[in-house]
Amino acid sequence: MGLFTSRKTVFVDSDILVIGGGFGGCGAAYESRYWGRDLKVVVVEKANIERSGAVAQGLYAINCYMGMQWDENQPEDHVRYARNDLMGLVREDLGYDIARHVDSSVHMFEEWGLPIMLDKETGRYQREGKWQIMIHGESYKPIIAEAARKAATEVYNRIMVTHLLMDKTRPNRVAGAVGFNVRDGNFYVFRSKAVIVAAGGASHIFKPHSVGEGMGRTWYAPWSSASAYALPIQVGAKMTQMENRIVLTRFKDGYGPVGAYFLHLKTTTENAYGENYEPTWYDSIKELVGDYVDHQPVPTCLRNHAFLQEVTAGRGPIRMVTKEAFKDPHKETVGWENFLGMTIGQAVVWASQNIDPKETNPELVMSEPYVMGSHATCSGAWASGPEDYAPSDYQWGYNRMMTVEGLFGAGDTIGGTAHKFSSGSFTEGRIAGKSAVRYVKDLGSDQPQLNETECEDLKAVVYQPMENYEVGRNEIVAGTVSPSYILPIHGLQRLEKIMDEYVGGTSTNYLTNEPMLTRGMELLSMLKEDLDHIGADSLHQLQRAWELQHRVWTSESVTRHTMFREETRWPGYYYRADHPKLDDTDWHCFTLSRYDPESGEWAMEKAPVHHIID
Ligand code: SFD
Ligand code: AMP
Repeated sequence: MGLFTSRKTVFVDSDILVIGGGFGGCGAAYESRYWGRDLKVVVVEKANIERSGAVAQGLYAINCYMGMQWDENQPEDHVRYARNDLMGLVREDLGYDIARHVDSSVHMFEEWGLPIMLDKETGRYQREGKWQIMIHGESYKPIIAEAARKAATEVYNRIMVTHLLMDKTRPNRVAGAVGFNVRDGNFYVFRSKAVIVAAGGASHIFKPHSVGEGMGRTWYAPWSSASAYALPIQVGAKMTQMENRIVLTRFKDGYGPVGAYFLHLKTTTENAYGENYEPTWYDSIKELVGDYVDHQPVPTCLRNHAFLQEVTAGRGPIRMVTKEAFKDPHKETVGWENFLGMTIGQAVVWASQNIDPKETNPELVMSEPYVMGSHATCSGAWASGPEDYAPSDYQWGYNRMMTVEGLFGAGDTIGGTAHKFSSGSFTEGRIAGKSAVRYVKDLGSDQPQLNETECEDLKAVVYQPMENYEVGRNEIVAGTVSPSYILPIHGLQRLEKIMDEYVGGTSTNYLTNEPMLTRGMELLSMLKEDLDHIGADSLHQLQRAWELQHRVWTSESVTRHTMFREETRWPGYYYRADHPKLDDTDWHCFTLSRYDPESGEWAMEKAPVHHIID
């Protein structure tokens, strides 16, 4: 028996367990209550849902709103938009399903107190772009969290979920999850009939531009730690498009988003010599991807590609031309407020570097890659589609159920549906919640059972890093280096270096090939072996240790998918140098992977892309 297995175990029973109280999780809790009045709905969150997840700092725009009440857009239009941006590959059934319901979510946000800007002339919501509406969103997250808190039977904050639990009576059926309280150290066993994973995307998979003390400054939240992928992967759920990592144009050093600038302020970019560089690269892009370059709007990855080519040609840095726009006092206010309400660090960086966008055109950079299912990429779990709309091979039961029975997902967790953003993630949570209620009701007396020995074994595994530290720390003679353990930060830096150098990070200009990926896989397996020897000196570090585990599992999946897809589908997101072109003949398909928990083997396959909308 280990030193730390004497910690208290708390058992929590529920009908529906929501893992992660971000946008997807809040939507799931809200809708589960609506359809399941008498059900026990529990939310478990590693931080505090009041300010957790990617929207912790607030947002300045809701990037997915159709405006059907004013006939601005129809759901079909959004599917075409996302399909175009993803170079043809999206789950049109899932995307349509979100688009047809997303407006109602936004209307509820407004009812709950979110201030949405209005266009003074039309009285409609103020558009930032065709799909985006502008909000005063510093308190966006607390407003949405309040609704989830009122809907859920119980919310358990400060509990990091480490593993899912499977049913002992029936293979491939989920039965709950385990985790630990990062404040009091208690071990939690959540028994549940259905589980909805809504644990967000992944930053810090690849080495960020920021270094040293600044490494916590990334675009996607540093606490987006890949649990959304690692939890389902480890119990054998199929994943899709994990190679579709996102790289974003961002303001330098503060990672401030550019959407409000391009779309509302109508600013443009130029190279270091004041030239519009995008036309320079038109012919060469056409050579790589064919007609996709002629689509409007130009796919995000291709805009990235032109930027990267221009910098490589020696004509960087690329700047956002703000001097003109900022002469207009309204635009100047929007330009600053955009960051004050969403990415305050960017405003601070500008102040500290003497950058006034009225006087200086600020520099842009390409970010390091992130793994996400909700922005302009669609990595995540392979999910069943809506009964009334999905083709038969995209349906195996309940909407948003993964290939594991009773395991649902929403937001960054679910693959194939890009451009859902905050509102679409919440909406997908609602869809998953409704569907999970039906699943639970259909279960009848056939309830999942926990394997108690498995829970006891996991308890020992979860606290092992603290034991490693306790035993090994006496061997340290100086500093933090021990012969018998590695600290979470050391493991994280090693992971980021492997992914950066071998799997297409910034230091290789997003370039990789089969031999590099093979070596990357070898180094990842060595890292995985060493993860048994992580040392945690506190509960906080124990959380870091488990976040690292989840990031490593996700990285392995990204690497395997990148190896499998033998083409460069999205130049500007990454390049397979050994297969430099888009190949619609062989690769107009989804990539799927499955880790087999019994054998420890991974299997890869292709799945067809069904075009439902013309
Ligand atoms: O400008 C565990 N996003 C934007 N969306 C918009 O609608 N408009 C914007 O303006 C957006 N922009 C933007 C955005 C994000 C960020 C960081 C910036 C700017 C700076 C994207 C949205 O935020 C995103 O699409 C959604 O939030 C995704 O929702 P979801 O539910 O998939 O993820 P989450 O909200 O991060 O929540 C995850 C939760 O899970 C918790 N968690 N809990 C327990 N155990 C574990 N193991 C856990 N692991 C994670 C998290 O703490 C969190 O609460 S712009 O750039 O385009
Ligand atoms: P961002 O601020 O880059 O995260 O983008 C916010 C929203 O604006 C997303 O819906 C993007 O797809 C969109 N967007 C950003 N830049 C552009 C652009 N140059 N052209 C069209 N859409 C854009």
